[in-house]
Amino acid sequence: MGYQHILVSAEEKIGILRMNRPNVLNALNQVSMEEIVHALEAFDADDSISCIVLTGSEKAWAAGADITEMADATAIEMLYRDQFAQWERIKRIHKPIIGAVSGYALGGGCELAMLCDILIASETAKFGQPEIRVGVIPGAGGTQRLTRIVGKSRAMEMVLTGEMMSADEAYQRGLVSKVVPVEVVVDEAVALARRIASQPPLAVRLAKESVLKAYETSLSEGLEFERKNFYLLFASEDQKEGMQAFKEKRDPRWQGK
Ligand code: CO8
Repeated sequence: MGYQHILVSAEEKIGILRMNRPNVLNALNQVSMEEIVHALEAFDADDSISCIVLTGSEKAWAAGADITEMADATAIEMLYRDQFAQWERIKRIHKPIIGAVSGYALGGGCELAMLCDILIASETAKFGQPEIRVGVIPGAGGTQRLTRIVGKSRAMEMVLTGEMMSADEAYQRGLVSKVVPVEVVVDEAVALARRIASQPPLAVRLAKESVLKAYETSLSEGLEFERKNFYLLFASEDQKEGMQAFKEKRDPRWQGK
């Protein structure tokens, strides 16, 4: 598939997807969302790829859903567009997605960032849910995910005023893992992706599922889910290899089975 609004590349085991609609600060229209989901699913299905890095430009990760595309829509048209079916597909990507965020991550852009598994921000990153300023509210998870990450009071303040959060505050509040200079944000994300890609793929997959489960369930159900995945890994050759290699004081050779 030839892409219009994204650039896709691969480096060793890392798939890199760059949002690329510079004229509108990477605003997410229907085509760009289709392309992002298509590329993520292609990386997920590609055995040569272990981890995915999603990024934008220095000025903008993504400044939200494309306002011009939505401005004249009726509620029924919005419903039939069923855009959120695509967002649901991003939730089902098995491989870890690391977001490298510079500049504006607003509205749908902030929501897309929060769908990533790990975020690395540059010092210029700004996160916000400014939908209120254009007469709506977040629609792709902002009221739910932001609240779970930064807490009710700060999330409420951001959603009700549309004001942005700096990269430093995002780090202090646990929205991102690390803040780095803008020139190295993608390199940092790729280096992290490489470290993850050197781990056993099955365990990475089940670890991601288990951590995400913590958002969806009670503690007891989450613990049960974790335990089942833990037991399941004892059926893998990689578990035997990993523990044998430890005993023999050598590096393990992972097979992903
Ligand atoms: N949609 C469409 N175009 C945009 C968007 C956007 N979200 N953001 C910026 N642009 C365009 C501008 O219109 C401008 O175009 P032009 O040059 O043709 O006038 C160009 O990008 C550059 O923008 P600015 O000149 O405004 O740049 P500034 O540096 O002055 O300001 C800001 C940057 C502060 C980011 C500003 O552009 C802004 O406020 N943008 C809108 C942010 C916003 O409100 N985002 C939320 C949108 S609603 C939403 O995301 C709902 C999510 C629902 C779920 C998702 C479904 C897909």
